[in-house]
Amino acid sequence: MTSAHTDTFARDHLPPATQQPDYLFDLPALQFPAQLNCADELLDRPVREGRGARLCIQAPGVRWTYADLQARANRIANVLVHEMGVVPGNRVLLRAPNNPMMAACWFGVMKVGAIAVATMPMLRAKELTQMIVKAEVSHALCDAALADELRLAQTHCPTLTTPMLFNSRDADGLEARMTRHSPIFSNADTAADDTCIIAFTSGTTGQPKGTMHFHRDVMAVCACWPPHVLRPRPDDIFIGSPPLAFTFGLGGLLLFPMTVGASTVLLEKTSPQHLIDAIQTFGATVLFTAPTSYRVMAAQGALLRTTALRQCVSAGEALPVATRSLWREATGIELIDGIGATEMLHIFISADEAHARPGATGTPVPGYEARVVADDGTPLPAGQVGKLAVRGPTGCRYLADARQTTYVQNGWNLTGDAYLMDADGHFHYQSRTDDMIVSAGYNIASVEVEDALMQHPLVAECAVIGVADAQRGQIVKAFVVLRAGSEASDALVTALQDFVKATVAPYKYPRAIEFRSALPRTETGKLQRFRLREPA
Ligand code: 3UK
Repeated sequence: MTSAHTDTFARDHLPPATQQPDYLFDLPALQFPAQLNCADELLDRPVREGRGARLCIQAPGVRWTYADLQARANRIANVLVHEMGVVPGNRVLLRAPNNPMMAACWFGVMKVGAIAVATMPMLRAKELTQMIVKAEVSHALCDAALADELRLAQTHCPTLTTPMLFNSRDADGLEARMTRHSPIFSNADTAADDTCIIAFTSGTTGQPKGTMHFHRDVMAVCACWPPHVLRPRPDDIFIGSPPLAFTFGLGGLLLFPMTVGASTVLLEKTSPQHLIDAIQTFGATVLFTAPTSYRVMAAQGALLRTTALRQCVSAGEALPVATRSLWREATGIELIDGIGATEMLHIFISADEAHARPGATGTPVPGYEARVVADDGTPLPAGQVGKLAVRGPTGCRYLADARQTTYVQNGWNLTGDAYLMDADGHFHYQSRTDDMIVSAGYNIASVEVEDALMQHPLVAECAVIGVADAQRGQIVKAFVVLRAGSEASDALVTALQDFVKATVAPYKYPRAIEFRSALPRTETGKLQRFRLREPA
């Protein structure tokens, strides 16, 4: 393999081979050549093979064929190289709601052999700064509508050059520059193991972890779950809510439709009502969203029965039995549950409609192996709760992070989930093994919310936990000890909530706040979060 990376940052910061997981490439579809560029496979190949006129991406007012997307990605690649000075291996931040230009930019970055660092639209300057510093991001392509927080971050980011804005009419914006460049571009001849994305995950400490994935990994996830579980058709129209910056969305709403020559609908607004409207407008057939969203959408099951919707995928958080039956009764569609992780890139345990068992996530996706292990790593017999361990063609490679040896042990990836395998080999989710709060599909680290609250002048002490919630799986709950002389009130609850929303991504704010005179602590002063979880 010959790396195309003249900027060797990613390879220099990979975990040592001894700390990486074992990789499995047994499936025939996982025999990758030494040189591989995922944009060439997913985008240029269909055009080359005569499928360029097929519909690829839709959005309100937009219909792009594969050839349209290719021409745009090529022009962007030319702007990246000839105007922005991007060289293979550079990290390029991408920031946009789900829209066609975000997809074109993603492919542009792949084509030049650079590394995409996609950021969730809701992230604020603080989180953006952490990612830019960690990944030593040098360039950015940003939707003009989301430029403010990036500009704020830039003042703390010496490595970052001026962001290039798109979806703007500016004379020096990306679209204006694209018109001055050729729609033809010769892709970087990347090695299959050149890093092409660094996907950040929030983790438990609030210090985000960057997960590194290769061109080969992108193609591997396309070769495992879609053909074996989803089995999409070329005339399918994909739609859904997860951001393209979240690997659930990247796979479900961009990579997977493109592996079969299908099309995708990219929506900037993805509330349940927006999804329902768009499913009707675009005739969508395959839906990706989280359990919370299915619960709300189920109320309009009768309407959904009149649409072309035929397959629905749930991931991001545990799917309660009640939600599965609610959706089936409302729409007649059996949900496809799947557990994925940013570290693994996409889904590794899942079940199709015919094999779905209420209460179980499913069985290992072909290409992957899973088992439940004890704390010392030894496999546990069926029926016992332990740690979920998985391995397959993809796996965890943290960017320069000591937590690598926590996630990967003995060649297996430990996802941080407690699971049970039944006698028939179906895996049943139990809980997170750490302090991660998973609310409405978002992972929220207790510590990060605590850090934000502690910045408020009236807060003396606080502790944040996840509490069970019928709608969101869990919600963030904060226990707050006020400074002497301040009074608890409903107005103060709102003030603290607003304060957190302005400090970190708004979805992390505590939906419940309880005032206490003291927090439970050990004699050595360590906070005992587990005691807050006990009923009062
Ligand atoms: C939890 C689930 C039970 C679980 C993701 C699909 O969620 C994704 O990635 P993240 O890194 O979080 C990973 C953690 O989320 N989880 C996800 N799906 C399920 N728990 N049932 C599920 N079906 O704790 C896991 O360790 O944000 C999901 C595809 C790509 C992804 N990145």
